[in-house]
Amino acid sequence: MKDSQARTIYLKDYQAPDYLVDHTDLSFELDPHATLVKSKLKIRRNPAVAQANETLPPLWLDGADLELLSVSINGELLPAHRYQQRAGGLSLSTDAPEFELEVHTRIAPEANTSLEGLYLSNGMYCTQCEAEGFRKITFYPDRPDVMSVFTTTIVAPASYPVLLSNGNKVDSGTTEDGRLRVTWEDPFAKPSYLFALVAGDLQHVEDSFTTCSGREVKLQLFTEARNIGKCAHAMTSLKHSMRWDEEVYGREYDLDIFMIVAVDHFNMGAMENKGLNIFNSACVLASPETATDAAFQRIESIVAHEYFHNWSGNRVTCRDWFQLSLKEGFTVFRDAEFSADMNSRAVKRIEDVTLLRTSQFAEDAGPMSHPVRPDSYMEISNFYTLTVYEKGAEVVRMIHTILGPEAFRRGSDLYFERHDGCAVTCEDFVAAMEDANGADLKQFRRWYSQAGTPVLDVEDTYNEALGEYSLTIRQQTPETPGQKGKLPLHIPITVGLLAEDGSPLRLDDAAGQMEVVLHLTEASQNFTFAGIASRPLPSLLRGFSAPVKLRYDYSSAQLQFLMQHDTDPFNRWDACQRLSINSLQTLQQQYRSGEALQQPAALIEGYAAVLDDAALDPALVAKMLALPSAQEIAEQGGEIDAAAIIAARTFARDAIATALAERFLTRYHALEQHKPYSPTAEDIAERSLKNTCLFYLCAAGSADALALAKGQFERGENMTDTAAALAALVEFGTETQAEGFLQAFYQQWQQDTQVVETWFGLQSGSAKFGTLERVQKLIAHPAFEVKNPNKVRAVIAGFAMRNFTQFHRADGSGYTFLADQVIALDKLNPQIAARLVTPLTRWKKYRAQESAQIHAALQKISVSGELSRDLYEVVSKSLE
Ligand code: 0A1
Ligand code: ZN
Repeated sequence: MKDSQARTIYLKDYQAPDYLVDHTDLSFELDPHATLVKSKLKIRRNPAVAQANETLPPLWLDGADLELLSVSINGELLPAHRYQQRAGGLSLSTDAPEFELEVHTRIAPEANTSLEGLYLSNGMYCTQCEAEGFRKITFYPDRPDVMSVFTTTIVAPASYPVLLSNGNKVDSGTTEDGRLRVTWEDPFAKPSYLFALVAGDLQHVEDSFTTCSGREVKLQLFTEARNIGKCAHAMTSLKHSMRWDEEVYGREYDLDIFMIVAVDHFNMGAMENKGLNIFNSACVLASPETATDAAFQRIESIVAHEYFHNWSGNRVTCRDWFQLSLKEGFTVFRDAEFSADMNSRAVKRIEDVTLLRTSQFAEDAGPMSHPVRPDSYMEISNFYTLTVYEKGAEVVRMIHTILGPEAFRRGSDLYFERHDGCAVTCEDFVAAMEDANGADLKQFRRWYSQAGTPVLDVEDTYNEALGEYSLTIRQQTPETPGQKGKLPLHIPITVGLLAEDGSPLRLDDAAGQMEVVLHLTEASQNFTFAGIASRPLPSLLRGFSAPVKLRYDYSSAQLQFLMQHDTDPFNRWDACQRLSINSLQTLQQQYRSGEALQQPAALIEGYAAVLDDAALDPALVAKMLALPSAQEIAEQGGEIDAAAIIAARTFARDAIATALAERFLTRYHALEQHKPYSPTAEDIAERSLKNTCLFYLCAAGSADALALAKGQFERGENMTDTAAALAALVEFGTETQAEGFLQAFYQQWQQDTQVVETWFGLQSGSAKFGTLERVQKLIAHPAFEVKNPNKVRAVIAGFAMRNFTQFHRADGSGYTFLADQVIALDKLNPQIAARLVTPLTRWKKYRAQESAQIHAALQKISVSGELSRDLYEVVSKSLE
């Protein structure tokens, strides 16, 4: 394993930049093998660090994979002794505090498979510069606290009629040799990570938005011609986002044009480059025929997320990459609230909490565990994590809960006003929240620096004579790598109490409140409620008011009671989850002790009541009837026994399916939609419950049920219903039937990359034995492209990260398969390789046999030769 380049960078070593760049003038002559990049930088000594009569320090410019052609200062070629090319960049000695630097470099976009810097996607040029990709374009102080005004000229052959960059188009023409030339100017100073360039033969749709101050903004969405019919939903989502940010945060868009480009090859979801967002096609393009409801909702939230970054990220940016959650945590919180306002608030919360509990909690308990503001890293790309994004958003949400909505808005107004045009820190964000409100968030700040998921233990007592009910809450955060001796956090816990008849109790006579926020700040604390006439049932951590694991010993009957009576829809769902988890744990114990598995009666009863409750929102019913995923069950603590989890979950599913078959059938038919597809919250809710019913019906295994699925598949009314029917047929039909349906589907959709990705995902996710062999075949399928991250995610991650059953098959071949794929991918795309290895990093949590197998797979990677810095960091930390 290579470690020569794997240097650890520490937050405590942060130093302000020696030089600033006031203006950046770039020119590109595009060519797949030899793109010429000329950069002219107006540079000056940073006055904040300059000393009187100092010797000027050398100027450091980051650079990677660049061919240096020339360096000039103030128009004169710099002699070779004035600069040194080192690994990772260029060091220049300067003799004046202010000068113009011109650097010419050559790069080869065609050879760039890392998808960082300038690369080609289906022949179209595009860039990805966050976090440190700009250094693959030209030598530059590639750090977010160097903010510059950019002018960009692009020259390309006439076969690239669309030439885009940030800001406003200020000039265009043709060169003497007949190439096209366009110049863009971005008036807002920005760090290099927000730079973008796109060149291609693209079509676009156009719309406009009138801002709150009456300015007209042109909106354009660019795609390859074949996808032009899939832009409408993203455009609508963009307009909704722009309006929402004005209404909820008072933020107006600032340029005259806002562009989005869809590209097929992209490492992440999308990127917020100033005025020119670049999106993974899968996160922006949709039509009812080709995209599922989940895709429609994902698009709405990602379009919003990138748009919201214009303020939380671009106008106010990060001082250094340790502050990444400053923009990401805040922006995820903003997009989650937007989605909640556009759709069902409870469902959105349930989805976000599920992701957090399943994957972020696992990250927080694994070898890569880090605080929301990490204090060290080897490769920053490895820190675009669920902790920085999702837990970071929970931290912002807690500030919102602690301060209340009006005070939070005062804080965000102050934050934007104080720091507009600046590169700042998480501390600055919290300070603005405090200063705007005279609040004290001193202890709360620990959420930014302390890793690990806190565990809360709750006990209660009721004193009938005094009419007092007390909660004793203890908190404790487990040790994480490099962090021992955790301190108590400030944890807001939203609580309600239910009376015996299910009605909510008044908790504070004066205000007449039905719920309160308890502020847990000590290791153990007591909270007493007076005037409680009989023993109540507590509804704890409503809306998941803090990212913690909460333990309270509810009986099955109490959980069923909460499922029916809690006024907080999130906690109704959560009670159902707890009931499921309890049943699944009992089944696992039976499995491990070799007993016959017993019918999970309480769970079936609870599910029956949910299905019978006509007043419940169908979306919530669908969420309640979904058993926790195997991964989520694995996160409950204790040694993970994959076989026991799978056996318990499959048994419970089949028992529910059989016991409630009639109800599922009635509900299925009642929910059939005889109207055109629309991605509204109500219609999505109906489809999700209908398809949940279909899945259980097929799990029960009757021929009638499979016929229903076949009918739904063949009607092909929309991709949500078609894909759900196909998934059920693949899972529960015979091998031959499944094969036939899969073939038919591929025949119909092979021209559509996105649907082919769905097709891949349906197969890699199948719990049927033989999936690994199928996945191995799919990798050789002509539609599979190892250089396309979406395909890799559909096939390889679909198997290794979303198919617990087959990935953990007993012979360990799933693990070896993943190791081999990771080794191969690391040569092409280190970011993707380092993400894909995640399931192997948790080896310590498993039972001895699996643990040894997973460890061996990780070892295989570690001794396979030279690893990228990305993969090296994850593998070496996991083997420690
Ligand atoms: N800032 C983007 C995410 C992003 C990060 C890194 C990327 O390439 C390595 C690409 C996108 C967002 O939060 O949407
Ligand atoms: Zn973001």
